[in-house]
Amino acid sequence: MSCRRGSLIVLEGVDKAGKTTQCKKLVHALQQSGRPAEMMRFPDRTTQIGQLISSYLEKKNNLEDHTVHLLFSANRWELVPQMKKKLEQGITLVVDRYAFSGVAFTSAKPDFSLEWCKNPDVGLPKPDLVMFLQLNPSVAAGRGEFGTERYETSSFQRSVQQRFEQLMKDPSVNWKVIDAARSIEVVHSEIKVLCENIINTAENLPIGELWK
Ligand code: NYM
Repeated sequence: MSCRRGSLIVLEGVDKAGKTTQCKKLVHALQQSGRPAEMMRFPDRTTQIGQLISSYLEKKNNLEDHTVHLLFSANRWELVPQMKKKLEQGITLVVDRYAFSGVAFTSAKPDFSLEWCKNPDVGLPKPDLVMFLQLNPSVAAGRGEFGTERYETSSFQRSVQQRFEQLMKDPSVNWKVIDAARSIEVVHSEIKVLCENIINTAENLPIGELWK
C-alpha cells in the first residue's frame, strides 16, 4: 500500500452540467491508469440522515430550512472518518457535490447569508481541487426537463449559480472553472489532466481544513 495520500477532488455545478457523468468517467480513467480512486456523492442518501434528506428532496416531508441545511452538513460530517481513512490509504476520492452545493442551495433561499451557511461545514476535509462545471442556464435547459425534486426550477437554479459565483471568489479554495458546454469527451480530457496533476502535487501534503 502506498504511504502517499489520495486526493480529494470535488465536482460542482448547477443541475444538468454533467457532474455525475464526469465523476464516473474520471474514476474509471484513474483506475485504468493504476491510480486507486472511488466515487462519492452528497447527499449520501443511504444513511439515516441521508434518507431524511432524500424524502425532503422528493417532497415527501417538509423540514424547516435551517434544519435541513444542518442535516446536509451532518450528512457530510458523518462520512468524514471514512473519507480520511480512504485518503490516508492512498485512495483518491472523486466527490459529486460537497459543502459548496450546501451553501449555494441554502443561501439561494430568502434570508440566508453565505456566512451562516458556511459555518457548519468549517473544518471539513478541504478538497485539493474543486472543478465547477459551468453551463449557461439556457444550454442547461436544452438538455432536457428538470425532474420533480425540490429546487429543480430554472429561477432557483439561477440564484444557485449566483451563489456559486460568490463562493468562487474565495482564493483559499482551489477552484477551476470548466466549460461544460463542450462534448463529454473533451470535458473529460480536461478534467483528467487537471486531476493527474493535483494527485501528484497533493500526495505529500497534509489534508487541509475547509474555510479555516
Ligand atoms: N443539495 C445538495 C443541497 O441543497 N445541499 C447540499 O448540501 C447538497 C450536497 O440536493 N438539488 C441539493 C442539490 C440538489 C440535491 O441532488 C441533490 P442530486 O441529484 O442527488 O445531486
